[in-house]
Amino acid sequence: MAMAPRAYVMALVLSVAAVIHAHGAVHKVGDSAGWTTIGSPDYKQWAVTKTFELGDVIRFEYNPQFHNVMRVTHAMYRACNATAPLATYTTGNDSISITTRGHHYFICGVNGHCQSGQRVDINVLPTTATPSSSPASSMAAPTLSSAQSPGPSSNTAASSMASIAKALLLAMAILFHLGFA
Ligand SMILES: [Cu+2]
Repeated sequence: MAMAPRAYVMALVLSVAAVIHAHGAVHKVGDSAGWTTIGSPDYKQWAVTKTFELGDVIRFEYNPQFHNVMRVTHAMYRACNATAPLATYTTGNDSISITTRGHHYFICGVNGHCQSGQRVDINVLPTTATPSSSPASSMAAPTLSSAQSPGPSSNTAASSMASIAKALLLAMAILFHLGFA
């Protein structure tokens, strides 16, 4: 085990970065346009340019006087049916953690907005490439049927905090071991 300290530290930094990355990305829907009907942003196009991973956060920013966010099933998404959303968000700055793979459908529930394009399909692919084999990523729940997913939970936030804390503890332990701290 005569690994050079520098290599240790490098591996450590990379693994910490990987853990943080795997659970930290924030995607603002529509980028600078936000969540709106003004200018008819192409949310389908926006979504295909992103790679969504478990633990990522989807942020909707909008004027709550004019819009809202409803998480819906695929059928409701296609029909722009806002009568029975799985979850509703109305603050104007809503951050939703993605805790399951598969499609996550969101629409604006204000009359006519979904029909005019204010809807987005967030697809977390079955296999997401993660550089590390950290236990955190293998613990993630594998599947979801879009019809019955509960709203965002604080579980992921908690578990990602836990894995970051774990990584930092590991970092400190190694640094201490190497006599750096
Ligand atoms: Cu709207």
